[in-house]
Amino acid sequence: MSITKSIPTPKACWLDCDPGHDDAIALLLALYLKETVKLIGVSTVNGNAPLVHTHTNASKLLALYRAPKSIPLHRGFAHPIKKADLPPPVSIHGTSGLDGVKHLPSADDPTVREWHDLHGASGATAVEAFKEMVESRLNEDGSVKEIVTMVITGPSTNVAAFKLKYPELYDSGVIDRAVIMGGAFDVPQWTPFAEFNIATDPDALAELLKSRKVPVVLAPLNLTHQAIFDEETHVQLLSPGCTWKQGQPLPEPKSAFRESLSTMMTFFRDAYITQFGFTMGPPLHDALCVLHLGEPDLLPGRWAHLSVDISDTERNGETKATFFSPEGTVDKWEDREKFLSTAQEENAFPNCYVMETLDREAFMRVLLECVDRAEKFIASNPL
Ligand SMILES: [Ca+2]
Repeated sequence: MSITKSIPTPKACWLDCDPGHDDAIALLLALYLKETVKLIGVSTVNGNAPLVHTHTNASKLLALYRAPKSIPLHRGFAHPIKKADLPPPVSIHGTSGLDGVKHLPSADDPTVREWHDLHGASGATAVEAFKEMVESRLNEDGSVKEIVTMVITGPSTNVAAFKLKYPELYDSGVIDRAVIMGGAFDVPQWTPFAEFNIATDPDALAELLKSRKVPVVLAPLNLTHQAIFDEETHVQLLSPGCTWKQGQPLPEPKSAFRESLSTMMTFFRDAYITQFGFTMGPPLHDALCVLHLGEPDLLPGRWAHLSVDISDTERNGETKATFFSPEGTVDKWEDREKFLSTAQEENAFPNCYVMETLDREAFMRVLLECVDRAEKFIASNPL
């Protein structure tokens, strides 16, 4: 008699991002959590830096990680949905949006150029790409061939623009959730009231929260500040298995790829120290959105009705959650139906699963496993 082990089907996801040092780690996970996550597309948006930079950064990262050429890269919006004025530059990521990363392929590298210009050297193609992606997963009778999760690690502009232009496709059943890094509850934020991704385009989040078919899964600052990349993890990133004591210098990197990621983390760590006095290590905010897909049990949370302030006041971008279960309890992602039946009003339906706590050590193990896999693949696939 043979024993067959059930193999989970990897969950298809599209990463909409604004790289960004922590977006870079989200992309690494999306590419190398292969047993549980299948990356089907990437799009870029204005956010951590202007679009011209975030799109180039995404191209460089796809080349650095040796992403399969079958994954399309599309350019999205250069400005928020309703605000013509761009947000101030975010120096936490440097002027390029991805400063300080050694061995990152240059913008002139042929592979980087190929990604960059895959769908034209300029012009937004993301919304039409989402349309094609959804249509290709619908049967003629409207049934769904494949479910896709939208992972949004910058302002939600691109996906909201898609929902506004093609509302039936957004709610067709193909997209099962929009996992968003953003928002904060009673912790220091970008403005006195709002977290950066939401403050940049609150109208976009407000649009997504209207959907009764596609709930949001939120990774707010309260969660992501638990995702600290500490020195012990940094040691293992540089030199797996190395024994090290606090106060000793960091070991030499075992490969150029590890050095690349190490410099990425060092720049981000230093920016957090100089700009926020945040000394524990950089929080890997965006990566948690991908972790939710691959390892949901590592980030338990609760169902809520989420609202976002879109008034023309200083509270613009503020997020507020009304939870269905008491604090300290855990709802499953699958529990939504339970709350749907009891709260159908416009301002009360369960439109958001808020992730609240993180198993940090398990997350760091998952991250280091992805680094191992990527390092091996890159070693045998030079640019
Ligand atoms: Ca980001």
